Amino acid sequence: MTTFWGPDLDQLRDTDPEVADGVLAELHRQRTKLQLIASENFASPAVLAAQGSVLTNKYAEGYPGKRYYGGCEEVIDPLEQLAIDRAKQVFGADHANVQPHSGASANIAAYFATVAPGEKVLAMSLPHGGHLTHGMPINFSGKWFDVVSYGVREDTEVIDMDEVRALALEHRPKLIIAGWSAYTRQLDFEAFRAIADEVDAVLLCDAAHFIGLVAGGVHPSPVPYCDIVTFTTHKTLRGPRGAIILTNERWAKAIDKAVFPGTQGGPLEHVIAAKAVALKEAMDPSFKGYAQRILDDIRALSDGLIARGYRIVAGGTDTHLLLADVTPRGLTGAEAESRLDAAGMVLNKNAIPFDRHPPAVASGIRAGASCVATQGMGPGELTEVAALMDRALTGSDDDRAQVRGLIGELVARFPAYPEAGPVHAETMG
Ligand code: DSN
Repeated sequence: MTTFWGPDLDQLRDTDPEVADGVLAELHRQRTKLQLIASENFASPAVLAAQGSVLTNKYAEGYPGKRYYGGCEEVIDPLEQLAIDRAKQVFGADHANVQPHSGASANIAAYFATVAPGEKVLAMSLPHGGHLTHGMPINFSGKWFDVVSYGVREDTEVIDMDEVRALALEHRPKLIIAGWSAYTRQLDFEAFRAIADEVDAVLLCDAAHFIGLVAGGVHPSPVPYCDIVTFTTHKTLRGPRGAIILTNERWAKAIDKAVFPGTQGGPLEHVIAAKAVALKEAMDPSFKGYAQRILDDIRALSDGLIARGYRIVAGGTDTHLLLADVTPRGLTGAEAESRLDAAGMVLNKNAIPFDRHPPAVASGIRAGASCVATQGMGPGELTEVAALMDRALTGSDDDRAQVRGLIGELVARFPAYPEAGPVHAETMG
């Protein structure tokens, strides 16, 4: 193989053994525990290779064909254009900006392009499943904008579009945000569009969590309905850490200006190259099977928990994640997170709508199936996981130690990054 001045662990070990040990320890942790955090995934070796490459060295402020640095035309421009073209192709969008460093950066740019400080925004409340950038009081969004929040109904735990419309008519927001971090049902994009049109608001979808399901064809696309769609590339899309913004023609220029020079400087071209790789993987027919497996897996986990007395928020899930209320089993979310971790299962405590506990304690846990589906686990394994979860949550320390062993055996059968040989094509795209 030709010399590749990229991720070379031996070189890292020679230069900085402490960091090398940290990388290996994290690889070990990812391989030996069950990863159920809904916003995580295992990026493929191809994505990791692009992200760890010499492209990190290049400054490229601007956009392909119009840069503020020399040396971009030969390689950087075509690579960024490739990422842009693939993003447009995968999602059928008019325009794509592939430079945002993160989901929060993408949302900052979307605000910057569409609203002025002090103007009204309508978005989902954080305690009901929204994101920090959707108006949390101590986030930039809550500090700089007049954010009105919508939530879910107490009886159904589902967004009530009549309430969204009533709030929009009352407050006349300039920007409406559809999107979430912890919600399990599909959004009614058509209804959001009708409400935005009625009050002449810009419609933004924060599709960070479910965008991989859209790419895989198992979830409706927000693109035909929304002016702007932001999403991270590392969750269900299984790419590098970062984000992309899709827009229609009308918002294309404003979004590009809002990203650079509005809110960011030099783009991370190594990450952009890795985004291009992830988008190519998402175009592979096997990605549809991956997306469907995510849904099959999370439903098996959800059914298994319901059968054991847990209450699943909103009665189930249409996405890659579930929210389980653990209080019927006499636990808080914080206790559940820590007991599961002791048993080798990694997820996060999460507030549930109308939670009586503060967020640091919470009544729920959030679990996602993106990682386990990447590993190739199917509904049979997730049914087994539900039983192990219940044992870890309700049993003794001894039970948790035994479950830890069983989880070790399960993940060894479905290794996240196999020790040697090619990663199996079906699961890694
Ligand atoms: N913090 C992410 C999540 O876990 O949902 C969203 O940015």
